[in-house]
Amino acid sequence: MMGTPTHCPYCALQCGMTLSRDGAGGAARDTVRVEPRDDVPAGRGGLCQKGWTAAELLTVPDRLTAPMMRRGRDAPLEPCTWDEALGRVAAEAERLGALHGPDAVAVFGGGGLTNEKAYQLGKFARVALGTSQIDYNGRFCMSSAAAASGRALGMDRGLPGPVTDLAASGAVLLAGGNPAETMPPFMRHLTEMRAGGGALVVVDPRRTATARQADLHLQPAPGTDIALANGLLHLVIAEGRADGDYIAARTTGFGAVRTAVNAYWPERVERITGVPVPLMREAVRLLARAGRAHVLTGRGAEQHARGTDTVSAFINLALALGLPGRAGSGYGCLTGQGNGQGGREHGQKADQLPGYRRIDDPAARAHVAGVWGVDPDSLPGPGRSAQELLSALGTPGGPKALLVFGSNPLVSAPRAAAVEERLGALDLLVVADFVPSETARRADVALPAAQWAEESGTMTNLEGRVLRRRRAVPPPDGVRTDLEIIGALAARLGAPGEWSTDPAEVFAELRRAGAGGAADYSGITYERIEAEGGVFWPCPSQDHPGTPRPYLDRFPTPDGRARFVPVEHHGPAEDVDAGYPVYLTTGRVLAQYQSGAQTRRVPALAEAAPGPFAELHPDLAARLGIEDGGEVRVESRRGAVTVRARFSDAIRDDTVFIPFHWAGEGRANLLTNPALDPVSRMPEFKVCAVRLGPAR
Ligand SMILES: Nc1nc2c(c(=O)[nH]1)N[C@H]1C(S)=C(S)[C@@H](COP(=O)(O)OP(=O)(O)OC[C@H]3O[C@@H](n4cnc5c(=O)[nH]c(N)nc54)[C@H](O)[C@@H]3O)O[C@H]1N2
Ligand SMILES: Nc1nc2c(c(=O)[nH]1)N[C@H]1C(S)=C(S)[C@@H](COP(=O)(O)OP(=O)(O)OC[C@H]3O[C@@H](n4cnc5c(=O)[nH]c(N)nc54)[C@H](O)[C@@H]3O)O[C@H]1N2
Ligand code: SF4
Ligand SMILES: [Mo]
Repeated sequence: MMGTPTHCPYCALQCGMTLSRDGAGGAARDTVRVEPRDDVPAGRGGLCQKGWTAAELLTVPDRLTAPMMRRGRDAPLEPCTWDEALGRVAAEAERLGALHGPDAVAVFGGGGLTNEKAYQLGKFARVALGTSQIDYNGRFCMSSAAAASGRALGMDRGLPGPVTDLAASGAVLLAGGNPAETMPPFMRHLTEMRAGGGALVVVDPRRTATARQADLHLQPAPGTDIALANGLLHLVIAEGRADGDYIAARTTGFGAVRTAVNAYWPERVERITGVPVPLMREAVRLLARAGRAHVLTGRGAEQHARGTDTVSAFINLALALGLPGRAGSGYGCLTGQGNGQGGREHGQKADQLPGYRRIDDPAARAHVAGVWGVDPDSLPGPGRSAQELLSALGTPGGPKALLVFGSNPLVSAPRAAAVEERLGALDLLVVADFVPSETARRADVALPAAQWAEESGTMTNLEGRVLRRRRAVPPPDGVRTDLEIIGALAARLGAPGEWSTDPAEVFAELRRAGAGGAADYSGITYERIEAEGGVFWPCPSQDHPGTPRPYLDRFPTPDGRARFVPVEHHGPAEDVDAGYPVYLTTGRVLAQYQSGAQTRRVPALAEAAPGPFAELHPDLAARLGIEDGGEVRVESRRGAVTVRARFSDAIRDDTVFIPFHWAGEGRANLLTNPALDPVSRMPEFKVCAVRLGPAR
């Protein structure tokens, strides 16, 4: 029995685990056992229920083990050979490209892909397909935080330092995150902080498992965080708690923000948000008295049509308190997917080349084209963002084919029925996955991919620390790795350059392509990751120690200063009215992950969280004649779902919460509003207007 040290397949905490095999192999695959590793600081030796049961993903009964193809529009998906499947994809891509131009073929990636795969997918789109049409599910995730961090701090890296810094913090304000369910072992850092006298302030319309552990819980209406953060900053200034020396030495633009927040006096903010003035004052007191402090955001603050401005409002607060760029303090975003951080750095974003370079920057194009061995002019320009891409599928001038690697947009994209219609209008839908996800079941060609414990590569966790994923078992017969699939397609398309299927070789190329960019990995090697327990980017050379805390000396902006950005409260893109009088917000529960494609197939998790529900306040339910445990119909302007009612006095009585992990009748995204943030192009997953009542 041999143990392989690796990391959990799911979220951005990337808890460490050792996988060991019982049995002697053979036709029946070995049983894989999971043990937590305590040498991985982010998870502190902990695992949540998803991590503990992760090995069951390797043996789910309906695992895809052969390529599948539909031999006619309404024909069923049937097993075929790899040669047939790849031949069809390549031939169709060529045909559609010749007919409509290279942008006729689009690619949709995922933040769960390793760095190597994310890099290769971006290169595949630009070089093998020549298409500008590539984006990924990270657009639905932390793109607002990324945009706001970029414009304020000059760079987008989730946390400003090692997650263990939080334990020594004097206060953490967490807006719109519920790590007690979404990253349970992360709570150990916050518990330790509180044991040392630090205060936890949680901002959430629901009194979540996280909020219950907080010293102070602010419970605003969904979509009102900008007003709240501006109001907190107003108080910081009015009470003389702003850090004037820091503001003068390390920032620009404070004057305009001071003027903007003038209009957010406490009583007005209470009227907008519902948060009582004394609680706002208390939040400011807790933050300002702490020597070291953090302001953090999760998806609750970010997934809004004004998500970028919302994050800016919280960064302004952090800057006024003098936090970013001080050791053990700062602003951070809690990145979500396993490689949510690395997945946004290497080129699967519509506007991006590897190293977090801009695709419209001539110097970046020249550098990357040099590494790829192609003419810079042959590289396409920026493409459409995720939701705009999905909305354009099969429309005149839009892509006619889509290749999906690592996402299940039929369940996870906003206004899912419209997305379903667009997927149905394609000439060719190709999905690489290891399970028949809802999207894979709709594909014309489904390609069986190897999964986490069957492949190696690197993942970048929420700290910006690059980690090794290691292969513990071989993939089942008939299954290929994503790198093998991409390499085979590139070869069939006659793509120039190297298309290695060896992760180590792809990583070496990624380091060269990203060298000199904001996310510079060029000094990071597999050997160093091994020896040092992970390396923080940026790391521009092999003798560079890596950068756990990037902003200590200066911010990576042209003048080295952080930038205040004035922002105004707008409210939800779709506010409540007489016809749709209740706010809907959506999010997660502990035992299910994302679209549920993986976790719904793990028996212990399916049992712990068997189906969708609407969490609502008993007072609201009483007004609407809804019974606890009864079926309730929830309707928005875009669709309707039927789910079970779950009473809770922990939610505001003007808001219902539905988790988005299920397909079918209870698919939360049938309701959600695809209104997009003007900067990040993030959809407004976290608030729309609904009406509800007992299902008849
Ligand atoms: N169990 C589990 N864990 C996961 C995942 C999963 O699917 N399941 N997914 C991973 C991924 S990809 C991500 S992105 C992270 C997400 O991690 P989180 O951000 O913690 O998760 P969410 O539940 O989407 O949203 C957090 C909270 O935002 C609150 N909220 C809703 N509207 C608002 C609002 O307008 N303002 C504020 N301040 N709060 C609001 C919700 O009530 C919710 O409690 O989790 C990761 N971990
Ligand atoms: N209403 C609502 N909707 C949301 C959100 C919300 O809070 N509310 N949150 C949004 C957020 S933050 C996110 S991140 C998205 C996530 O939503 P999705 O992008 O749908 O995420 P997953 O369910 O993780 O889908 C990943 C799919 O790819 C497969 N897969 C996993 N790893 C690999 C791999 O390495 N290779 C291949 N080929 N396949 C792989 C899995 O089996 C699964 O089918 O959902 C968004 N949608
Ligand atoms: S917290 Fe995230 S990384 Fe850790 S075990 Fe749970 S799902 Fe896996
Ligand atoms: Mo996410």
